[in-house]
Amino acid sequence: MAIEQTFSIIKPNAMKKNAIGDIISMFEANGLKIAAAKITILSKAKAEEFYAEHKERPFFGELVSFMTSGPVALMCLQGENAVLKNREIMGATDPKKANAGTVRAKFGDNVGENAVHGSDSAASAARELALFFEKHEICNV
Ligand code: IDP
Repeated sequence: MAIEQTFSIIKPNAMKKNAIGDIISMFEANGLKIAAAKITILSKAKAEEFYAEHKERPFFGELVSFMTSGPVALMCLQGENAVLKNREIMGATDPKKANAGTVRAKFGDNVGENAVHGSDSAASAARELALFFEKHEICNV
């Protein structure tokens, strides 16, 4: 299997729960490594650009407002099959539907405030990583 890199965000609600360590431990326990990380507060413009594909959705304003409401942790995760593996560790978008033991089942509050983001494809991962990291900020771990 190929070594991949994918993009992950620990969202403001999970940051408020002091859950960075627990969430990173879940990534590491499943074979993913942290190749880059930064903690920041997203600007409205950056959050809108990041979620541009959802611009027409009714929840877009609420989503941008939530994502800019407090600090987030931005990460590059690296490992075998990292894109799909991260999606499995995260669980379904709606925490109520997420499998037990997944990040969203443990730390998600509702379908919007669902604790983490993870790229849904290799192409999305490349676009999203480039939005938040310079090439030299991502290590080959
Ligand atoms: P994903 O994050 O599991 O890939 P997407 O459908 O791409 O799910 O949605 C992006 C983000 O938009 C979700 O993670 C969630 O924060 C938010 N979102 C999705 N559906 C809803 C909704 O019905 N109400 C409010 N927020 C939503």
